[in-house]
Amino acid sequence: MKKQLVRQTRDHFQQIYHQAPEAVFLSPGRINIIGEHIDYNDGFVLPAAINKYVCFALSKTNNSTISFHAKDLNESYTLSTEDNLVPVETMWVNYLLGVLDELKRSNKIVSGFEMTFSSTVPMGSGLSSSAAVECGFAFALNSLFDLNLSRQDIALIGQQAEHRFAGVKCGIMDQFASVFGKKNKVIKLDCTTLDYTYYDAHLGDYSLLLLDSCVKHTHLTSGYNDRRNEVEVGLKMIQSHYPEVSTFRDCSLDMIENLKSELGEIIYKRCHFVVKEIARVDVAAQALNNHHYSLLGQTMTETHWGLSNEYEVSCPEIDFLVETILKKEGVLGARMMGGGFGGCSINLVPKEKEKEIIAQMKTAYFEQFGITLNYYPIKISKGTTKYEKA
Ligand code: GAF
Repeated sequence: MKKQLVRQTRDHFQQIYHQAPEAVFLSPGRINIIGEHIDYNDGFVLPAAINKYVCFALSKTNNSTISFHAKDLNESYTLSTEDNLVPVETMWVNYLLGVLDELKRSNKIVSGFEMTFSSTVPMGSGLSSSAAVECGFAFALNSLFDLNLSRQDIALIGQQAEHRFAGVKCGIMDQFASVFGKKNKVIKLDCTTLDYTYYDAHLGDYSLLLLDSCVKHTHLTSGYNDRRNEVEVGLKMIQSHYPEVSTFRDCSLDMIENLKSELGEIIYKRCHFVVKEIARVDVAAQALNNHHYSLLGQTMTETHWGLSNEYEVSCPEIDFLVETILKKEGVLGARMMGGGFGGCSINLVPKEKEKEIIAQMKTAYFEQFGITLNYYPIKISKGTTKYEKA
């Protein structure tokens, strides 16, 4: 799959620009085991990069024209290095312009170049195809133009591109996972300090199965940004009573209970979820480390119902998938993954039953919603990289 993606992207570059590319890069999508909507709430998250990639092929030119070609969409876009950069209608272009703009803001100068890219990260499925595009592109330019950026700089550039050009006030998890992923390792990321450790992703007789609801509810961006605002309001109210609280990490459930009527029903629910989820990540990380898979699965399921009932970022299709798979023998946990309002669920299932479960889930989902369920068995893989093989 990876080799095929690289070959096709290279061939495409050759067709469009009539020469071989100078360099090729791969940038992965991500999963998140637990710690959802917690990155921008200063907690810990447990993501990992996966074997689904955006592939970039590029060459420098000796003029000031920048050309992009999105192979999968058969669309192109051209600009000059001198252009004033502002968001445009086309979203894939925005991810790239956003990166160029961030580089400009930090005086990292690029000259003209030609680029094509292609992807096996499904779009809109909660696997962070946008972060993979932003980070892969920033990584490629860093390498091509010797910009002297660290991996952390690249993740932060990707995040800013998303804020300014895609309008999503995302946290840092997706970009960080894409850039810092390691084969068979889960990242435990402290979203306050950006310190991180790797945990073995060993799951014994279990595997992580992604089920793609194939729905994208349109309020994804607005819903996401609304949640961010709601928790910011909540945190300020908490801090006005408890000045010792600097982030949600310093909050206890008692504090939230004491302020329940002042916070009001909605903000109370959001804050309650955040405090519980921060605690759950710790339990889940320990469970993963101790190979205590039933506990790991249990925390994942608890997260789901928190996201659905308190944070209100799930949707009927994903709730159905979670409820249904949890009734299957041997399944240890299930939950929605990513920003929500559609996309994928992540499920901890017995390896030997995976095929049977997929077949049953496909039938049940089609009967309920008339939608063909997609699924992705995944491998945990390394982060953004230059493709060196011949
Ligand atoms: C999206 C965002 F981009 C991430 O930063 C994160 O908040 C996630 O939703 C929810 O955990 O993927």
